[in-house]
Formats: sequence, C-alpha cells, structure tokens
Amino acid sequence: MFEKVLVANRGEISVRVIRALREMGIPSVAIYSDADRKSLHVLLADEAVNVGPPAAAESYLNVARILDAAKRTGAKAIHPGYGFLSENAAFTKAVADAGLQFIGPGPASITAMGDKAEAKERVAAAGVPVVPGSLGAVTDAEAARIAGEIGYPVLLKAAAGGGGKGMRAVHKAADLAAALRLTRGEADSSFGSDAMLVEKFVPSPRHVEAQILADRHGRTVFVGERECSVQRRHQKVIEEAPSPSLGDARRAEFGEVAVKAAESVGYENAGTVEFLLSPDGSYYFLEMNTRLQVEHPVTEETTGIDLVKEQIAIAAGRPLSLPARIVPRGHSIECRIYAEDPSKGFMPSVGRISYLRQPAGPGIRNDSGVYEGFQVPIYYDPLLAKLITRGATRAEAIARMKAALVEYRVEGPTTNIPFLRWILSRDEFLEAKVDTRWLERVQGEFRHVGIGAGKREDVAVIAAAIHAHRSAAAASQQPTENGHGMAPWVRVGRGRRFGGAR
Ligand code: MV4
Repeated sequence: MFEKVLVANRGEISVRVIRALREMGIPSVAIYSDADRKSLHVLLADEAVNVGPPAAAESYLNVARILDAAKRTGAKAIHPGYGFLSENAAFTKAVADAGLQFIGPGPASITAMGDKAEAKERVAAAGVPVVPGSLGAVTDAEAARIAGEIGYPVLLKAAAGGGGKGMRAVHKAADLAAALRLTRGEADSSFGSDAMLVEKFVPSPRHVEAQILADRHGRTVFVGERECSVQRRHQKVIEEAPSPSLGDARRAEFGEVAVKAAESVGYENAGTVEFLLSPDGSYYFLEMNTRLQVEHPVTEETTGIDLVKEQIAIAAGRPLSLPARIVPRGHSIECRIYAEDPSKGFMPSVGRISYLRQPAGPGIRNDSGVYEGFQVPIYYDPLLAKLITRGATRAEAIARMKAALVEYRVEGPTTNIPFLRWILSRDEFLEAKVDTRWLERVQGEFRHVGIGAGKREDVAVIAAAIHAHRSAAAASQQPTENGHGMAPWVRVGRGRRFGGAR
C-alpha cells in the first residue's frame, strides 16, 4: 500500500479522502492556497503544503507546485477529488512522469470520455444505447440530413462541451443553419473546438447515473445507480439512491450497460456513467465522468461500500473483492448545503461562520468541509457540506432529511437550507415525479420565511404572542425577563432561536 498520499483538492472532499486514508493507516498530505490556511482539510491532514495564492489557477490547478509538494513530503500517490485536476489527462500524465500513482483512471480513458463524439462512438460500438443522431462530429450538410431523418426537435451539442454548455435545441429545419452558426461560434470560443453533434431532443428526461468500479485485473462491477434529476443550471441539488424510476429488472440491465460503457475505453478505478432516462422508459448514454462524484455517499450508504477506500486499493493494484451482483439496501438521499442566497438569485454568500450546529442521529451523515469560526472564502465553489440520510425506505430517508435540516443551523453566510426544506415538502418530490427541468420550473414559488419552519402561520402565531407579552409587560411596568422586550421563551443567542431552520 502507498506510504503516503497527497490530496490535491480542498473542502469537504479533501476531508472525505483524508478520513479514508487515516482509516487505512496511510499518512495524508493536504495542499492549500493562501485563502485556505485555516481550512478543515488542512487541520485534519497529517501534513499540509501551501501551493500558492487564492486563485485556483495559481494553486489548486498549479501542477508544478502540486508535484513539488508531493516530492518534498514523500507522497507516493495523488488523489484528485472532484473538480480541479481530477479529469485532466495532462495532469495524470505529469503525475506518472514524476513517478507517482494517480488515484483514478489512465489518461487514455479521460481523453476518450472527455470528447462527446469519441465517447458516443466508443460506447455505441460496444452496444450501449445512445441518443439517435450523429455518432461523430458533423458538417452542416450532415447535420441537416441527420436532423431530417430523426425529425425535429433536435439538440446541437459541442463535442468538447460538458455540463450543459455548448448546447442548443432546434425546433424546425428553417432554424438549423443559424443555430449551427451560433453554437459553433460559442463552442469555438469556449472550448477551442467547433465540433458539433446533432441528436434527437429528449423532452423531460431524468438524469440517472451508474457508479462503477474497475480494477487493473480486468474486472468491472456496477455499484448501483443514483437519481440526480433535482438540479438547477446543471448543478445538482438533491441526489438519491436507488433511483425511484428503475425497478429491479431494469436496474440489472442498466448495470450491464454501464459496465459495457466503462469497458469500451478500458476504464480503471471509480467512474460514473450518465444516462438520460426518457419518460417512455428508454435510456441513453450521455457521458462518463472519470472521477469520484460529489454524490458518491448515497451509493456508499445503500451498498456499504467505501468508494474512496476502493479507489485507493485499485490504484495500489489490488483486485476488487466485491460480489458480482451488488444489491442496494434501503434508501439514501443527499442534500447539498450551499452558501448561497436563494432570494438573491442563488448568489454565493460568503463570510465567517459565526455559529454552526450540525445535525446527527441515526441514519444521518454530514460530510462537511467547515467548522464554527471558519471564514468561507470567496474564491471557490460555495458547497459547505453534504447532508446524507439513510432509511429502510425512501419515506424514512426523506423524514430523516427533513428532521436533520431542522437541526442544521449556519449563521454568517446565508445558506440554501430553507430552500432544501421547501423542495422536500413538495408533492412532486415526495412522489418522485421530477425531471431535470422540474426545479427550475417551480423554484420561483419558493419564499423564504425566516422563522418558524417556513410556515407563515407559525410566524403570525409567534408575532401575536410577542405582542401580547409586550403589552402585558408595558401594562405592569415590568421589564421583560430577557430584557429584550420579547416573550420569555424567545431567547437571544446561539442556536436558541425559536422555530425551524433559518
Ligand atoms: C440532452 C437532453 C435532451 N436530449 N440530450 C445536459 C448536460 C449534458 N450532459 C447533456 N444534457 C442534456 N442532454 C438530448 N438528446 C437534455 C439534457 C439536459 C440535462 C441532462 C442531464 C441533467 C440535467 C439536464 C438539464 C437540462 C438538459
């Protein structure tokens, strides 16, 4: 096993990896930017090395500084987490050239899956269902012919795009030429390539993704799927496992297809195969994420498999010691706790966390990257923590999540906790009748009521009680018990506020 591992990331995912390393008896090295000197991952790692100024381009993406940190500390492998350098083929090559082990797939898999056209060709050749349309990149003339064959609406997708960037729906043939010109132009300036795919537009799809693990000895296993349809602007908000939209028979088939997709590029380590699930029940390969995903905990909670420990063991050359068929047990849900203000267009909200109370109890897991007193930096993703619950049933997992979100208090930065509670109260969510556009369709109905579990009635009741108390105090010329002109049961201070989450 590795003598020491460097974690080339920050925040909650670094903390997650450092914990796995400690459990495995492997010393950890954190890296940090000037803005992260006091970050939790730095406090928890065995060693920490500064890799530069706050801007990620100069620190968390600074390959030379990161490799130098590994050399200086004697780390033998690098775990990239997600984001930053995790899907950068050039970085994995540089890691190997430095005589270190990258904990993730090889550069060839990253490159193949990083190009939508190549990925689609490779997986289609292996028998994986792909959206009808072009396989490789097309000329304008080919796009017109294919669109005519499959029928409108079609979707133009930049081959080098990802995460929803470089896409445009076209509803009729007359609009195609102009749409191609616009989308190619945008793709060229964003990704340096104007290569374009044309596909049948799938309306109201769900996003369901398959977790796989593949070892160096030719074994690939399906470790269950995740439903990730609750998103806004291609940013996932709530994920769960298993997907409420797959039955046991479809799940097994889905798993076989995902394994084929991974094998088509000789994949090694943990990876995620994304599918679009059409309301008619058909599903299509979308892309493969060649990294550990943010939402990996819901898979861990329903399978009992520690994906990070598996990643490290695979990178050390160990054969997988998992059964061929992994049957999920119970249900798990994840809510992403973001430092953002839903009432201000979800603008990031940073600052010092002046008070923090994190939930706990049966079936509750809190993968957090912060602590009370921590100054949330403005430079990075505003994800503070992931709250994950597990239950025997979906209903139990949801009930635990609702209860845990009531306990969760973050003062200082504004968070999306009230918004998460609102989503969990919606009938469409409870009935699992959501698609990838659902949240953006309904989010305008969300109104944050600051106190009292988000219910206006509660606020009115509290206001009336305070008023009655003040009137009584004024009449008797007595100061109120707490000296703030409030009802005696309304105390001022940390975590004592009446009512639900703020
Ligand atoms: C699609 C689609 C409908 N039809 N492809 C968006 C991100 C990129 N990975 C693929 N995406 C989509 N591709 C066809 N042929 C709808 C989406 C899509 C989407 C997919 C997954 C999760 C969220 C989404 C939100 C909007 C659109």
